[in-house]
Amino acid sequence: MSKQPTNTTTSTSAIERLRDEGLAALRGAASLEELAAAKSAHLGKKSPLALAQRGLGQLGPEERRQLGQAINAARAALEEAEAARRSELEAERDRSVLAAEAVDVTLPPRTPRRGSLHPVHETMDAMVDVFVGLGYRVVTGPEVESDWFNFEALNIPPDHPARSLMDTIYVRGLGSEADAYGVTDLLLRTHTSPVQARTMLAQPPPVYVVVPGRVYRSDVADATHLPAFHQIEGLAIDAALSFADLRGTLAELARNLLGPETRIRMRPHHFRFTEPSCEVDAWHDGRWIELLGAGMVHPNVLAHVGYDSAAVQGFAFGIGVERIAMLRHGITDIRLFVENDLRFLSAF
Ligand code: FA5
Repeated sequence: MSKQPTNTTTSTSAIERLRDEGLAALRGAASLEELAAAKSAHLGKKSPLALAQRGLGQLGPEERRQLGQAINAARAALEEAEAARRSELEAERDRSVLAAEAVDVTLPPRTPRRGSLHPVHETMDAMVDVFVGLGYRVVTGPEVESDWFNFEALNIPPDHPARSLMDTIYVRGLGSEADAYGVTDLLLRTHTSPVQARTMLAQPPPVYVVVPGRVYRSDVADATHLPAFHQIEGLAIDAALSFADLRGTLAELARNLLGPETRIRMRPHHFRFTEPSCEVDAWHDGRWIELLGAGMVHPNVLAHVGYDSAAVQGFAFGIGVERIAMLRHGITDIRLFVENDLRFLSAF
């Protein structure tokens, strides 16, 4: 009795059927994974074709020759079909990878947005440039200031009503240690004028300085007021400076910043630290806009810092930077400067 494995296929027509099934599976594979599975099912070691080959030994010589030829032909056809389908699927995969990784060199690049100087700082720089051109030196002072520099050195004694004109923001809990002048009361400076005394205490006359910086008042914001804004202080002390020098200096500033046609006016005013004092306005958009306060430095201020008011005198001024920026750019509401709206800021 010949021992035949149950799976062994013994007729050429059965081999041809296996071949056709295999060809259909290989040609119909939709992916490289499916193709690998079909290859293993129809050409692998456990495929019906492999089993048939292994069963050849059981057959007589003529049968073995015929069936062997059929099996070899079927294998060759399946291998060829597998290779053909594989190259198709690989080409498809390469195409989709290329498409997914394609770079469109004609797309416009995403360039980062370019920032620009805030219009208030741009104006402050332009103002400082004018004064540097006139020979002034730039100095700065602290925003958290002592009561003495902010008020007393400027001839505003404690309890003087002039203090209530500037709504001061006091800093509590920081001033427990007295500073070099024995002062413990700290506040947010209400103007840049405290740097007048700081400068004069640090150097002998002559003095020509400008002081750009931020100042604070508990003002309510409206179209021309902010609770935190910028000033540029100017101080000039020399042997023979007069009110006419102050006027000429401010006229030079206005011409440079606001154009040669700018109309300005000086109004008499009162500051405790200057005598005489004035305010300067510029005509803009149908109304006068107050730009600055100024005057001849009060002899008491000079005495406070040890300057001899018989030998030197001079003038001082404090300019609102936002107000100048408004005039330069035709802005009618000062609050636009602090809203940080990029549509507004990128217009500069
Ligand atoms: C002073 O601050 C004086 N220290 C100026 C001074 C300096 C006078 C030296 C004499 C000698 P005044 O409070 O007026 O003065 O403010 C000066 C300028 O700051 C004003 O003219 C105005 O342009 C601007 N300013 C005042 N308050 C505000 C505010 N709340 N918001 C925006 N700008 C302001």
